Amino acid sequence: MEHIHWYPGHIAKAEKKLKEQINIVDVVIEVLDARIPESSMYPDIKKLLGDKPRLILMNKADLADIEQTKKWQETIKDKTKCFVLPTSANDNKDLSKILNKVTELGQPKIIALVKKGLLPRAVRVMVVGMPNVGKSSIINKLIKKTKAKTGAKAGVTRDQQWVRINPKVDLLDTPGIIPLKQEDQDKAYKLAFVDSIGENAYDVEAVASKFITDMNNTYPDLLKEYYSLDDEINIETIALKRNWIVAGAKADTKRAAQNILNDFRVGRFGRLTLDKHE
Ligand SMILES: Nc1nc2c(ncn2[C@@H]2O[C@H](COP(=O)(O)OP(=O)(O)OP(=O)(O)O)[C@@H](O)[C@H]2O)c(=O)[nH]1
Ligand SMILES: [Mg+2]
Repeated sequence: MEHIHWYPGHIAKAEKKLKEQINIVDVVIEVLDARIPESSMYPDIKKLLGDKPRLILMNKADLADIEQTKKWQETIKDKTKCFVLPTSANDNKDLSKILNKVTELGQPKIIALVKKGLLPRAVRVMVVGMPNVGKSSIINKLIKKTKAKTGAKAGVTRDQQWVRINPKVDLLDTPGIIPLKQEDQDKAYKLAFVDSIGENAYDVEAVASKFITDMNNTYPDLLKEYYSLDDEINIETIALKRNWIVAGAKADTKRAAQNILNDFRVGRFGRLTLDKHE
């Protein structure tokens, strides 16, 4: 199988910046992709961010298998001792829960400040997570939701992407970073499925092939039904079925691979979770 190249270049820079900012932050929101909750989780977040109070969001829950999400929510909660919330950036209900929780998690810090004789201030929350999991979407929705009530306030450093959500909460958006090392190729592939790794890092056909294999293991027959194929399902059979042909009447496997991954990414195969909970 083709190897996925792990490229820390610009990510290393983002990670350095993240570590610089962590000291002034009270609470961390870690955003996972609910379709791959295990693979989109940082293997050692404490090393990255220290021991800050943390809220974990399983975002894009609208695209994930509901039963699987419930199981993962419990498991992640047990493992991390953190509050875990399945969310969708499109669901306003989830947004209120996020705000309530971060306010609560940040409260001890604010109380400690006041005890020291300082003025109370908004809880500072940093939003972290792997690329494309929906960090900015969640923040944008939170801004929109509360804008009418609060608006932008002075003192919010916009060039550092701090945004005031309400008088009690400031949020810091960060660019998605992936861990420096990823020994586990299976996880690397899953991150490619959900578009968390740039396409120049891997071979699209190899990733689509692995996706089909994984789908056959976790959701047998689903792809066969979707593409109305009776026999073996692979990139070629899908391309031929869809009439994606290149010169010489050969299957256009590149186009098929791209389409299969895209269909998955926008949820056309239904609600799927590819990190299978035991
Ligand atoms: N279906 C669905 N799509 C979502 C959700 N949240 C975000 N998206 C989509 O996912 C894509 C990536 O969202 P972003 O908010 O840019 O992700 P990000 O984590 O900020 O990405 P980086 O800044 O690159 O690290 C966009 O196309 C969003 O519309 C969600 O809850 N459900
Ligand atoms: Mg973003």
